[in-house]
Amino acid sequence: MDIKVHPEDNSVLFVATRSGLYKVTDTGAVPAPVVPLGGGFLPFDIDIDSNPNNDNYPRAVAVDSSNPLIIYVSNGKSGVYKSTDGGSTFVAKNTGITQLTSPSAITSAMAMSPANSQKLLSYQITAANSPTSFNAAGLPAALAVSTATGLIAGTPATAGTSSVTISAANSSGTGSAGLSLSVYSACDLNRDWATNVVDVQLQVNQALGVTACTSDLNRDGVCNVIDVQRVVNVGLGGQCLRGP
Ligand SMILES: [Ca+2]
Ligand SMILES: [Ca+2]
Repeated sequence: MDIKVHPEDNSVLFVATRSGLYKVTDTGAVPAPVVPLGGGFLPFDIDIDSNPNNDNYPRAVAVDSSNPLIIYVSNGKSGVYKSTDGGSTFVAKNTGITQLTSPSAITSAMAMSPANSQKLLSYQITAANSPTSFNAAGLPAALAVSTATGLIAGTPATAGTSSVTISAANSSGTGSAGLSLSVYSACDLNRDWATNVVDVQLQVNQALGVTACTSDLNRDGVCNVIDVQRVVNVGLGGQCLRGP
């Protein structure tokens, strides 16, 4: 059942019920005048039985706020009907009407934490409205997306920033969002895209315990002179080595 108020006369109601579509005018009298709409056309084919899903009766009614002569009514089985004469006659209007549904909308964070080069990276795409598949375009080499789960993972070997478009789809469409993905060298401690004396000093500070140990390059459990030497080597033109 659905009830809509006439946009220009709030004493007039349009009422969709299981017995038909009616125009009800509240004149203060009892009972209020009730006029069945649709005339002899009656696309509503009311057929009440034990299965209401099979019945073809007015389920919802809508009235054009700028022209109240235009009324739409939806049926259970036969679709949408339109009246342009205030409800005297209706014609089928099942084309040109777009079903409004919601594609999956990306909900994962737009900005991504920088990942160290040669470090396993994973990033989970999340989205609303029950996505059934995921994708990511523009991923750097060595990173891949699981279209089933939305997990982006891999071990990037090259530093740089990529503009990635992540997306999630359901039966209603696809939602997408931009993702700026930066991969920094593990030896670029301050992430300014260069490894130089500043990074060496930061690594020394960690070896001295001045700052927390976050750059244990050789993964021996401590920040020490070995890690400092690796950063120095990169500053001299070598590769940033990570791992034992
Ligand atoms: Ca740096
Ligand atoms: Ca170390």
